[in-house]
Amino acid sequence: MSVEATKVQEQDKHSQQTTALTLRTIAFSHYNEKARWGLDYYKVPYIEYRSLPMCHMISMFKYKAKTRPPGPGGSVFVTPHLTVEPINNNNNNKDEEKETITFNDSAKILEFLSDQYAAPANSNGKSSASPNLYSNDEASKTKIQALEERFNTMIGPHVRRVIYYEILLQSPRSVGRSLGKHDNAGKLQSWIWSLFFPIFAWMLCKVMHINETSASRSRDILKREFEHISRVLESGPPGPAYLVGNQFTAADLTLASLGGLAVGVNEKDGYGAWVPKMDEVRPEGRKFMEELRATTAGQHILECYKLHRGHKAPGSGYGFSFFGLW
Ligand SMILES: N[C@@H](CCC(=O)N[C@@H](CS)C(=O)NCC(=O)O)C(=O)O
Repeated sequence: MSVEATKVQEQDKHSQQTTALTLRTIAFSHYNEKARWGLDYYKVPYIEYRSLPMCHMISMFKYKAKTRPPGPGGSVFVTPHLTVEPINNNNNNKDEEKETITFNDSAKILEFLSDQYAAPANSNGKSSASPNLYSNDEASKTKIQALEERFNTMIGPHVRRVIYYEILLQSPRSVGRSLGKHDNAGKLQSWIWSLFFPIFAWMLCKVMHINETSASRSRDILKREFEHISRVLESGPPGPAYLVGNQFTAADLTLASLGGLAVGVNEKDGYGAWVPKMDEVRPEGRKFMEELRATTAGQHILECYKLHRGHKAPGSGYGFSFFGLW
């Protein structure tokens, strides 16, 4: 168990109430979907403050990292960002002053949630909590984390590039502008996104090197990755196919959340923000998504959404700042 998780649990033992969790996101982003899925999987109530790209720099200014996080993509304003704030400790013991802890990486958030909220290792299925997403077995944990790392670097950035290419460059009017609507952020952000959309779309493509050549390369990488994952799933033991062992783990969750947009997953499947439906994408883009969707890996993603995506815990909701407009 991580040091942070131990700290929070110890504080919780002494208080009636537990902790207040706040997730700051770029609503439609798949790395943010990964963190949201973790929270929903463990039925942890949380408040989500949603942003749109570029506007997120204003939202995240107060929460920015000291240095740029390692790994692909991500500036000091990176999302998802989780704040865990212990609340309501009534026992006036100054020695047990509580600390707020923060995470600004989806893998760290998932590991923290699993440490903190999973059913205990010895519960033998008697606990109502969801199981440990990293397994209680060290060898399996290593495999899960290796796959998670691979998907974070080989699926996440390439799905982002291919999807942004489709919506910002190929269907900017019909889809790109819509990303700011459908409750993906507060009214003021929505208005700014719509007004400055051509400039924002140009800047995003520039910063993330999104163009025909890079999108085509990302499509090839995704095809290869999906073929590889399909082989892993097909070669597993009989029974329900999961990536490690015979249960849903952080490896499946990471693949499904980061790969979901590439196979046309949307809000109806449980995605936690508005994203365009597959039939809103131009025919060439849709054909690629359908190809991935038809693979064993693509079908596994849909199955994970169906069986494990879960809903927000009661007490969850959305937060807005600046008079409810941001
Ligand atoms: N490795 C990070 C990557 C997160 C990431 O790339 N976040 C993007 C959204 S898809 C973001 O917030 N970009 C805006 C920025 O970094 O300023 C994670 O797993 O959390």
